[in-house]
Amino acid sequence: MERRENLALFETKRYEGRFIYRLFAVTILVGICLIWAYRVCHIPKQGENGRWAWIGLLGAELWFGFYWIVTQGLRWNPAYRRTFKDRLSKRYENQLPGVDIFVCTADPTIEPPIMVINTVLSVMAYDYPQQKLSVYLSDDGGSDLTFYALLEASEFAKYWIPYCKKFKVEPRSPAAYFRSLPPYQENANLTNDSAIIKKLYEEMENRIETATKLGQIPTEERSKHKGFSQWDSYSSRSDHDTILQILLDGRDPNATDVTGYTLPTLVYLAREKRPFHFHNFKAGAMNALIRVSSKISNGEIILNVDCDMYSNNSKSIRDAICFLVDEEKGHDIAYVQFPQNFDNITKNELYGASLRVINEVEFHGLDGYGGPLYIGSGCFHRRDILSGRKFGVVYKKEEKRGNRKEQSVCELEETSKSLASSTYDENTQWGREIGLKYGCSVEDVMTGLSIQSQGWKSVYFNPSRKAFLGVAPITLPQTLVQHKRWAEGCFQVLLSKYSPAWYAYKKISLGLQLGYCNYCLWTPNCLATLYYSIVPSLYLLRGIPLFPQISSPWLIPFAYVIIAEYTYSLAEFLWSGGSVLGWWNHQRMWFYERASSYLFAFIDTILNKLGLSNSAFIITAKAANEDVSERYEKEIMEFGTSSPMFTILAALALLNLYCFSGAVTEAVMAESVARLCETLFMQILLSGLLVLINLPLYQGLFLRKDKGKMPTSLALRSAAFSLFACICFTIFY
Ligand SMILES: *[C@@H]1O[C@H](CO)[C@@H](O)[C@H](O)[C@H]1NC(C)=O
Ligand SMILES: CC(=O)N[C@H]1CO[C@H](CO)[C@@H](O)[C@@H]1O
Repeated sequence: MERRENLALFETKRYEGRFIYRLFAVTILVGICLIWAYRVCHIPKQGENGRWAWIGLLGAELWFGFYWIVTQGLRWNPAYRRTFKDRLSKRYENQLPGVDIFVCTADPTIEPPIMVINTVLSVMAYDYPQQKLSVYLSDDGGSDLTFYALLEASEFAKYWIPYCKKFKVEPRSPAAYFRSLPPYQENANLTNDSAIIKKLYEEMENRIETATKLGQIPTEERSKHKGFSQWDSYSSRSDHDTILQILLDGRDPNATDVTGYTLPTLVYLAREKRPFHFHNFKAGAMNALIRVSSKISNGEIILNVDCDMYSNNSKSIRDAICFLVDEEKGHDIAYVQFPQNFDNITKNELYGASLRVINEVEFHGLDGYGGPLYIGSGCFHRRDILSGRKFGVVYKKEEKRGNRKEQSVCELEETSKSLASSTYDENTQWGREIGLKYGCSVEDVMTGLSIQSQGWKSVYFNPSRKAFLGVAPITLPQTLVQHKRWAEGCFQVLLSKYSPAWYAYKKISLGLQLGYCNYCLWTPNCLATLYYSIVPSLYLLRGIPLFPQISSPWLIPFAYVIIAEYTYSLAEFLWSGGSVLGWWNHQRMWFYERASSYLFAFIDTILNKLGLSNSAFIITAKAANEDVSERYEKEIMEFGTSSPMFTILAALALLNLYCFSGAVTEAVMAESVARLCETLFMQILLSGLLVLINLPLYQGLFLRKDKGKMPTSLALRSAAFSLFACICFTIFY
């Protein structure tokens, strides 16, 4: 027997500087309390100017202070992880658990098949015993184009996987790999093997893209594979039978690559859809996958990735396994979450899409208190916990690879199909106690919370070489819509049965509860933010002060909190690897998201609760035309469409422009600039900053001529709207 003591498969470190941070946070808290005290002590008397505005500001400041306290849960006690993959190989190479990988796609136009199969190929080529890997593609679009692409991928894999092994290729998404080769030396440097594989890939890409463009598969190809016959009874994407195809069967001795090694199992699934059965979006697809895969491969570990998130590191599967099989601490770890990183982020991340601070700071903070949220992609789960095993129940190792004995592939397909029927879930615990939870647009967060509430832990693993890379939204509307969905979903979780505020009370640590609430309370932030960006500016126009004068000692807490918080936030951003301009862009997006996405999310959630509207799951587009991509690369903000969100943003920006310029002009005319600064300094600062941060928006409204500018009708509407508000306010106040 080899000695195993002391050789943990992973280690956890705490951040050394956390005490300094805590000290800093205490000083901020003192500042916040003084601000509150100032507001309470100086409320204007009945009948005085600005009494109600003052009380509103008190409300907003109470909210901001409270929310700041909530965010401390993410910064108080961060943890960092490290794995030892060599120890894993030494001890367990021959007993590694089976891993089932679920790739989910939903629409072949928004998520092009060629992108989907690049993700599939990247996870098929993991550095892991191939007979223990199974890859399932769930296609909620039920598209034969996606199926065709997967079929092509299953052929290409026979060349690609041995090539990856032989040359230790990274990354293993063919598109990303060929992109990473330096283009100018292409011919000189490519070996014969690379040239062959590149040609094979390009031919495949060509066939798939042609079929995608035409919207149909060449008849010749169609007749080659019996799988297409399953589309004979297909009437629409929301009305068809289960389509299930095992394209590669890992147990079949003939399913080998060109060098004779086994290939991973590869399965296509489009679960049954009927117009009058609600299909529960991605949660429904995941649950169908859990059931179907239990018959086919029944891997102990389940990895799920979004179809745009290719694996950038063929070893990250082993990283995750290190946590889950560690003898001492692995038992109570339910899932290992990797961060969401993106491939197409520009240098200064115009739309703040890198999630930099969330990935590099906040999730480490969650990890220090029991583990991160489950965020729906790049996450390794234990199958039995997802399937409902309760905390503390000992796991019996029974059936290994499904209960498939002598079944042929055809029989297996037939028996598994019923598990993906549209009525399977009805009157079962699926969606409640088993599998992913239904009834929420961020089913992943809710599922993760309910797992953690039982006592399980989770792990956040954030290696410097990123494990998964996806496609970030590249226009402003896409970004705002995505944030609306996230914020709305998280707010629903807060109001649901599984609320982190009460359901999880005493089940998870207070720090983790705060951490969840930080995201679940994104939405209500809109009210305080809108108030702060409108009312002080309007009062500036009227010359009524709402903040301490520049000579008053009460200005000190305001100045301290503002300067210290912004300096800290800049430092945090730079520390996470961002740039100064990136931070500035991030501040803009912070404001836009609060003023539009969260406002709409807030209204929708409330209407929904009152039963007045239904929520809909919107997928963010992953494909873009050249024009848009070009502007994205130049970091020019993309508006383009006439979204109601923009009306609000533009109206806010113009309102602040009027108020700021109005107040300044008036002061200059009356030669009272010094007095203006003395009494209204904070309001000038606030509305001046809002003008500054909105510069790209003014350009989009009035100066630009390209297709990505604000539509003219919208510009006129919002200009009229904000002018009207200003005039009304000055006349009637
Ligand atoms: C992705 O992997 C490549 C190596 O294949 C590495 O050079 C690159 O830094 C990785 N990308 C990120 C964002 O970590
Ligand atoms: C799919 C997609 O939109 N990809 C874009 C990622 O970003 C680059 C620019 O950095 C674009 O060229 C791609 O079109």
